[in-house]
Amino acid sequence: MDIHVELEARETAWQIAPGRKVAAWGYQGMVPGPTIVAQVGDTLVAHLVNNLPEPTSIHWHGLRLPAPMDGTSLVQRLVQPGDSFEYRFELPDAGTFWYHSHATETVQIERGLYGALVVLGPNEPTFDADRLFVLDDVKLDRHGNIAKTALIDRHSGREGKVLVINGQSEPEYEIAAGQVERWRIVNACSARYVRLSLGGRPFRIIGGDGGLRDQPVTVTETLLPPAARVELAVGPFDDEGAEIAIESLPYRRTAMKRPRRDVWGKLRVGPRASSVASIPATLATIEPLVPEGPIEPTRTVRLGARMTLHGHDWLINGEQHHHDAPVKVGELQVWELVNETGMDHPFHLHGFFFQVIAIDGAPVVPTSWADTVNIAAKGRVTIAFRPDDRPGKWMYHCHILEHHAAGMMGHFEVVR
Ligand SMILES: [Cu+2]
Repeated sequence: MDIHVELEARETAWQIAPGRKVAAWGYQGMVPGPTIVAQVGDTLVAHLVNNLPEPTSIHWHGLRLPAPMDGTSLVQRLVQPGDSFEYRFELPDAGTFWYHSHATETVQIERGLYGALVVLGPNEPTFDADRLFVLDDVKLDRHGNIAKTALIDRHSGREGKVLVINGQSEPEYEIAAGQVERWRIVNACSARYVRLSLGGRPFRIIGGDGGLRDQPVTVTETLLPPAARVELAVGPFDDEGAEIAIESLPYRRTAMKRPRRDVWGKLRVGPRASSVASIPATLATIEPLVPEGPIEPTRTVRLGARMTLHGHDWLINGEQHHHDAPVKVGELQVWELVNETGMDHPFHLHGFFFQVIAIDGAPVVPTSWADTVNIAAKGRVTIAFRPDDRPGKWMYHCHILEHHAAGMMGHFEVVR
């Protein structure tokens, strides 16, 4: 089935709280843009109309689509003001994805040009309710307008003090006692890491960037770096009337910022209701790409920095906007991602899911597919992927938007 979506990028008044409007940019006048829901195998036909004062494009984050549909300036001419472009591609995988501008991202995503895309598979677990939360932080100036990019942002990445879920600050939700909900969460922040907690209560992680994980795992917190997604089973709770904070715990991603706890919203436990939720013990089969044993990287990607007169440049293998070697369709890729800086970086690979197979050289068993992974300060993460037959130009980059803009990205070709 074809899913048709109109995405007009234009100026809009973003109501972030009752009586509080911010001049923003959104798709269809909304922040986030419309949530797109489709089934595996559907074809998405998205018609982007640019009514912004500057060029734009859309990147479909996490989707295994043909290279010409990826929305980067490597594969398409940016859509000029007054022009339009039709994205058309099949949706091969179930999961929680998002779409966002891939032009002047430090401005365009910050102003609101992002939205979520949910692709449903044939055998989804049963829940009492489904929710989608897109997290963002907004940096306002003293007049209440979205602040201009500051020099310090180029170094540490931009964080805003106004925390919003689905475009609203301090939202409140209710979950019936006894019920279990599926929460899909997208971190759309420019640079903020979200160490998510629900008032310390246990919840189950059921999926990541690329759909369901192998088995549910019970935790009391989970770290979402910028651009990452997670799927949770929340509940059941027994204490009717309780109020649970949807919060982020202190996380030190850089020595330059003081970690703190923040409250994003509130979850109230409502009157008891019966439950039909059923979560199987095995959710998906994740075949390891790399057999157990010594791991030989096929490529090393070094994330670095250099001081310049105008602040920091952010580098891959010693250069800004690194031109990396091609990879061949079908050939196993084992990339060691080495963070030489004193700050965490969320690494995002376009177009292909990977498995995390080692952290700091210690092998880990892959439990899910990812397109974004945090590389801790001075840390190393080894990933594996096998490029399927979608030749063309692709990129990888730090998803702290200011770091990407300041050079921490690489581009490479997938060749037959
Ligand atoms: Cu970075």
